[in-house]
Amino acid sequence: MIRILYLLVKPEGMSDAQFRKECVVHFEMSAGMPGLHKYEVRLVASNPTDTHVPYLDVGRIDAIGECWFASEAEYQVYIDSDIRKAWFEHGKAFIGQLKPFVTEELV
Ligand code: 3ML
Repeated sequence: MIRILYLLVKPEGMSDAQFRKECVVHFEMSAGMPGLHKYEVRLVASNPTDTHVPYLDVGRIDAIGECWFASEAEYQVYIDSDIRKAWFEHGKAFIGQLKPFVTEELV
């Protein structure tokens, strides 16, 4: 399984309520997306700093998303899809900054 995790930051000036609404719309738009096995988006609810190892400050993150793909071939189907292109257009309207992490299965 290919998994890509994303840190999402709201655009300057967008309210929390609007961002939350757009995240819901974005999730709904992901239903039936060609090549996409699963999409999840979660709001960051709190930022504990009392970690048992040195704290890493990465600035404000408003939500975390994750995309799952069954294979490279399915990922390519997703990339080539016009529905995916429309999804990214919506993303441009409510994601101010995005930090992707392609993660690798360990065990
Ligand atoms: C890639 C993505 C990360 C996310 O949360 O949604 C998708 C699509 C997009 O960026 O619009």
